[in-house]
Amino acid sequence: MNSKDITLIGVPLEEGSGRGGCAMGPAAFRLAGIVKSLEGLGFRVSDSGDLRPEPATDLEERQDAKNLPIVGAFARALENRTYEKAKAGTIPVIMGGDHSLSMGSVPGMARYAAGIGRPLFVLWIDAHADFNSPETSPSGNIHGMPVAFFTGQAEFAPILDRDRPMVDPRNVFQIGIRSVDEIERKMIAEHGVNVFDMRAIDENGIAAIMLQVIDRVNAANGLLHVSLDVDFLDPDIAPGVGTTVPGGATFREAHLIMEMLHDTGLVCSLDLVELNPFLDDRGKSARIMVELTASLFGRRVLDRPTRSA
Ligand code: 6HN
Ligand code: MN
Ligand code: MN
Ligand code: MN
Repeated sequence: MNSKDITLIGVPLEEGSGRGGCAMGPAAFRLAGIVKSLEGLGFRVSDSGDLRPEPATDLEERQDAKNLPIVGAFARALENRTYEKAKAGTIPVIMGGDHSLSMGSVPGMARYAAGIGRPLFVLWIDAHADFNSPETSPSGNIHGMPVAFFTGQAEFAPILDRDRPMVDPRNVFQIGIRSVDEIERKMIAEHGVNVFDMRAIDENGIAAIMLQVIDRVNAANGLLHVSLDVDFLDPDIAPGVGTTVPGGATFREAHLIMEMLHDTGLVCSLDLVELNPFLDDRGKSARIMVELTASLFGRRVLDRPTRSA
C-alpha cells in the first residue's frame, strides 16, 4: 500500500442478501464523508461511480443461489474494475453492497497479484464465515458463499473465467466469527481456513492475533485484501446491517485491527460491505465504517515508534 491513490468503486448490490437496503450503501458512504476523510490523510481519491450491470442472460435463476443473473453480472463487472484499478497503481476501495460482491473484488485482486507474482491473502472481518455453497446453504443467499467461491470450492456456474487464479484457503484469515452453519463448519476446517472466532479474540486479544496474520503475509511477501462486514461489529454500535449477531467486536477492537494493518503497509484493497442504511440509526453505522477506513489509511491519535518485526 505505498500508493497514494485510492479509487472508490460503488457496488449497489443487495440481491445477494435476500433483503432490500444494501443497494443504498454506496450513497451512505459518500454522505458519511468517505472522500473527505481519505483526502484529509493525503490521498488522491477518485470516485469511479457505481457499477450498474444488466443481469447476465447466460446465468440461470435458481433457488439454491438466488438472483444469480444479477449477482453474477456484478461479480464480472467488479472483477474487471478492481483488476484495472489495481493495475493502474491505485488502491481499490469497494463500497457495497452485500458481501456477494467479494466474488468480484477478490478474484480481481487475485488476478492482479498473480500478474506481479505475489500471493494474495484475504483478511475476512465478519461474524460469518461465508463459506457456504449452493449445496450447503440454508438460505440460498449468495452473500453467504463468496469465500467458497474465490477459493475454488463452490464453482456453481460459469460466472468468471474457469482458469482464473484462486485464493488458497490457507491464505484466508477470518476474524470475529460467531455464526457458522453446520456443514460450513466442516468445510472451513477441511480446507484449512484460519479462523479466529470471538472466543479467540476474548482469550488472546486482537493484537496477538493480528501479529500472527501480519507475520504470515510478510513471510510470503504477500498482498493483503481486507473485507470488512458491518456485522463484525456489535449491533449496539453498528445496527445498520441485516444479519446482526450479538456479542460482536467493540469499536476499540475494530480500530486496533485497522491501525495495526496500516502500520504494515501490506493492504492492497478493501471491501466495505453489508451496510444497510434502511436499518441504520441516524447514519451511525455508515460513520463508524468510514472512521475505520480512515484508521486503515493512517489516521492516528499519536505518533509512535514503528514496530520492529
Ligand atoms: N454475510 N450463513 C448464513 C447463510 O445464509 O449462508 C448467513 C450468511 C451471512 C452473510 O453476513 O455476509
Ligand atoms: Mn459477510
Ligand atoms: Mn456477516
Ligand atoms: Mn474441496
